[in-house]
Amino acid sequence: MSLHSPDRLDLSNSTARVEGTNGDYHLRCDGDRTRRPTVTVIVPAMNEAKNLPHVAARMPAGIDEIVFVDGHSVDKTVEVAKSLWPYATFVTQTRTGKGNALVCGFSAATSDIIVMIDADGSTDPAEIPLFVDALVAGADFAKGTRFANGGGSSDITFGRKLGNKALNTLVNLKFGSKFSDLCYGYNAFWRRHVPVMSLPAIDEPESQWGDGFEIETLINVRVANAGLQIAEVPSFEKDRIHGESNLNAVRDGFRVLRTIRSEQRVAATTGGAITVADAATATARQI
Ligand SMILES: Nc1nc2c(ncn2[C@@H]2O[C@H](COP(=O)(O)OP(=O)(O)OP(=O)(O)O)[C@@H](O)[C@H]2O)c(=O)[nH]1
Ligand SMILES: [Mg+2]
Repeated sequence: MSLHSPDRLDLSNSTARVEGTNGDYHLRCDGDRTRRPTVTVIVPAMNEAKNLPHVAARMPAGIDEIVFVDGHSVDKTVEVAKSLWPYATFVTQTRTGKGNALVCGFSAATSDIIVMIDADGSTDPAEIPLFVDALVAGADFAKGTRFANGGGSSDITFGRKLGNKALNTLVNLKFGSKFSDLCYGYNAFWRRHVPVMSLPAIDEPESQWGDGFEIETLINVRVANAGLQIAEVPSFEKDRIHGESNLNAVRDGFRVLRTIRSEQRVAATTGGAITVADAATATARQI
């Protein structure tokens, strides 16, 4: 079953082929085309009805599952999404915020690989095969970056670029990571790594730390601390097509900063590596 228009880059033409053994994937060099990892794309959306047709038009063929996570939209987001992707899995998030939406999406996903994209037209779904290829080539986590050769942005402002750079430098210094674009939400990873992220529970009625835009930093830092192999994938961010951003650079920048400090405190008390339990404690302590 193909969920999307077939005129895009086709995942089934992706060069890498893999063989599955109990959740582990190994490259096959014999040209066997029968087994490739399955791919779920998570689409968090809040009032993005006008943007969704543009996102759908760029979706590559060969995606196995779309999990569409609605943020209690008050426009026709869900109706439009259902008409574009009738076979998608539709989820209404349990609380508010992009972080909670993503975690709800991860828990509904069933494929080997999870790809996180935005629904505002800024992240290009046609780049998904590049992320998948990075994972199939051996990475655990494929991190989109606007600041590597081949990447870029027509959307980022000077102030945000500066803030991102500062947060990025801080994380790399404190955690020994090599991120070039900490605050970019276009990423992909093997679903089996979700437990090391120790994400906030989705069934709690009260808001949790990680429910907001700080989710991306939480994930990045925890993945790096777990020693997973991170590959950066150049990506071009376009302008949001319609509507207003939900991100407040100052408020959300401080949430990112607070996340970094909290993860750092836990790392200091545990001697470096943060376990899943430590991460969960750090998340709970922020509230
Ligand atoms: N379900 C859900 N989706 C959200 C929520 N907040 C943001 N999103 C979606 O997450 C994606 C990114 O949100 P944006 O508001 O564009 O924020 P951003 O891309 O980080 O910031 P800009 O660069 O200013 O656009 C979009 O698809 C939004 O619709 C939310 O609370 N719930
Ligand atoms: Mg956006």
